[in-house]
Amino acid sequence: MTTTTTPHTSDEPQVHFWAVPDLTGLDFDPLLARLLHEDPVTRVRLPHGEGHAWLVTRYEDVKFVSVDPRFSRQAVYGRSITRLAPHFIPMEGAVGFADPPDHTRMRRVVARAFSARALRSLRDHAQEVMDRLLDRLEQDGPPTDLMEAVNRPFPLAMVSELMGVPEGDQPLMAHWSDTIISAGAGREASEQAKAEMARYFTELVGRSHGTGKEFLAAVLADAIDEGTLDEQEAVGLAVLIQIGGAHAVRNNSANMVYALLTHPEHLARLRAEPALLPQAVEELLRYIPHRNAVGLSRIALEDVEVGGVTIPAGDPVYVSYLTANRDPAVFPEPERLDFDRDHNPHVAFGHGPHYCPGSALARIESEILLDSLWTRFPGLRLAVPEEQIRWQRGALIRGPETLPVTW
Ligand code: FLV
Ligand code: FLV
Repeated sequence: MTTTTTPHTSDEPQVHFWAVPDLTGLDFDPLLARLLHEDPVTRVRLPHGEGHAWLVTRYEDVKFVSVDPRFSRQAVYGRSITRLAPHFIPMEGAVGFADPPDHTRMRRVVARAFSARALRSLRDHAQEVMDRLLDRLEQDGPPTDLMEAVNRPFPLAMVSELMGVPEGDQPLMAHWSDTIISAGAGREASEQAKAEMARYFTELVGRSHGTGKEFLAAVLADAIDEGTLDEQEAVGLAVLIQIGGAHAVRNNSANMVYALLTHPEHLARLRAEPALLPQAVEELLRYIPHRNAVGLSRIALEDVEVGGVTIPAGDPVYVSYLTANRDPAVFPEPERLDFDRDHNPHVAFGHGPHYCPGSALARIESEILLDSLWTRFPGLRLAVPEEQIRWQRGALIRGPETLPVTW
């Protein structure tokens, strides 16, 4: 970690060069921790793109920036803003680059796929998928790589079901998702994966018109027919949901399993008090550093004061949901994994209009995973010393490479 000081005036903080080291386990990025406590509204330069961006780390400031319409996602598109990845994840016209009211129009379509009724049926389906995966695990016997056997296929099957992607196409989805959500695959490979995945969803949505089906590709096709979405918006939505559902949940849920495997008292407590599971999942969501660095910025459309500092019009601004979740003003003893935390307004799924549309499904998947694993395999434990687990390198979303377990 290096910090360069550029000439600055008192109201223009220094620019920290953020090298973004590959971190191990659930270690918290030391620069992020320091900025939260010492320099909460500051400026950073990341490995790709140009110039600097503001970085906001305190809970209240993060919430302020993520809801205030003076910070725009639409204005980000086409600008070479300093960033972690060599490419941008969302496609042109995608919901990630939209502001209200366009953004609201797109999100309303997706909300249909996450209705209470749809979620009840997804919960039943999740338990069936999980039971099948664990049957196979039992047949094959220990030891195994839980990442390959459960954490990868489970969310991939769930989001594919939601989307209407046939089972045979799931490996293709996994490959594209992992290549797109990567800082290390290289710009060309990631852009190619984006284009191929977009072509796939253009075809899938294309043959879902008028089918009357409830899966998301059919809902998107209907929205195009009704004139609510154009094709580019529909495909951009599908790509973001598919990659988030497969990739982000794989890693986050693997980090949850790892956290329990390495916190035996927490695991024992959860097994003794199964009713604690939803609250434990919330605390794991707060505690786990989901990603490296920061994701997608916003642009200040006018001068805006944040935490006593004026962010000038035209400047890009990042928020860190990771530091917000460790802000001692909101979470007493934030470094402690505490399943008794009953006031837990974490922002692990973001905040404001871009709040994760799949949060309910992600929670269902995490609950079913943690409950089913230890119900079926009460002796489940790491098969190697914790220090031998390899962690993904050049990642945007953090997680283990493999999770060797035995029982
Ligand atoms: O969807 C986004 C996202 C998902 C995620 O799992 C982690 C993230 O950091 C992000 C993000 O930064 C922006 C998204 O649109
Ligand atoms: O990790 C990122 C990300 C994840 C995601 O699921 C959707 C996104 O739009 C993003 C993103 O824009 C930047 C990321 O680093």
